[in-house]
Amino acid sequence: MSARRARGALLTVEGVEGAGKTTQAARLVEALAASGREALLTREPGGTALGRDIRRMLLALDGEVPAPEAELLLYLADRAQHVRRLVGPAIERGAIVVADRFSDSTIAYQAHGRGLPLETVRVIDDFARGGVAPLLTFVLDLDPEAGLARARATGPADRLESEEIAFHRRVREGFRAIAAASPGRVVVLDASRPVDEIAREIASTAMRRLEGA
Ligand code: Z5A
Repeated sequence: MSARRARGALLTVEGVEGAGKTTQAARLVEALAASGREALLTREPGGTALGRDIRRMLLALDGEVPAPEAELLLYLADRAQHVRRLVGPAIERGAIVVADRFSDSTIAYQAHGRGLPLETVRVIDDFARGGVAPLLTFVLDLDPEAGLARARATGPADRLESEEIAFHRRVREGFRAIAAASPGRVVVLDASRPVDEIAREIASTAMRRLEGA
């Protein structure tokens, strides 16, 4: 009889700009790899070659501003490609995929932030993800002004970062609403704490959940 195949899974890291998602997603992949698992770091938008082209279109400050509906569909085109070309096949072979943003960002930004109808966003996102869903999600919760200050210290603002602060506050509330509705999947962490402290908590929570999966 063949040995039991390792189960793959998707773990996601979410939150407002500058909350530390990229930092924490990378730390989680390091911790998973150190524990002997195949761990893959990816992000949205831009986890595939097509996705990187879409990312440039979405975040450029010059050129035509996309209508909210067009913006939604571009994020979901990126997701559809990402799930089918990278995330799905990696999970299938038993890898743990850590994504810096996924569907919760679409709900928070396009539904709560932009005001597109929540149910419509959910339905099209379901189609784009094709059944792939996170086992566990970490929402890094931070005052958007603090997050934007961190992000601005690293380079010039992109199109989304240049939105008014009220938009970023709605996005934060959106993430909180998602967490309140899915307490079994979503863990909210205070992102104003030191990087190492947050990384330890994320790694231990992820290991426990993966062992129980
Ligand atoms: N978007 C959307 O609207 N709909 C969607 O469906 C999806 C995305 C998928 C691009 O995302 C944009 O797309 C994003 C949402 C939208 N809007 N914007 N803007 P992105 O993830 O590429 O962009 P971002 O959120 O702006 O990423 P970021 O600025 O790189 O932030 P981050 O990844 O959360 O943070 P970081 O790079 O890890 O850290 C930023 C700085 O803070 C850096 O100097 C760190 O060293 C520092 N840092 C990190 N953690 C800490 C702590 N704990 N203390 C102090 N300093 C820290």
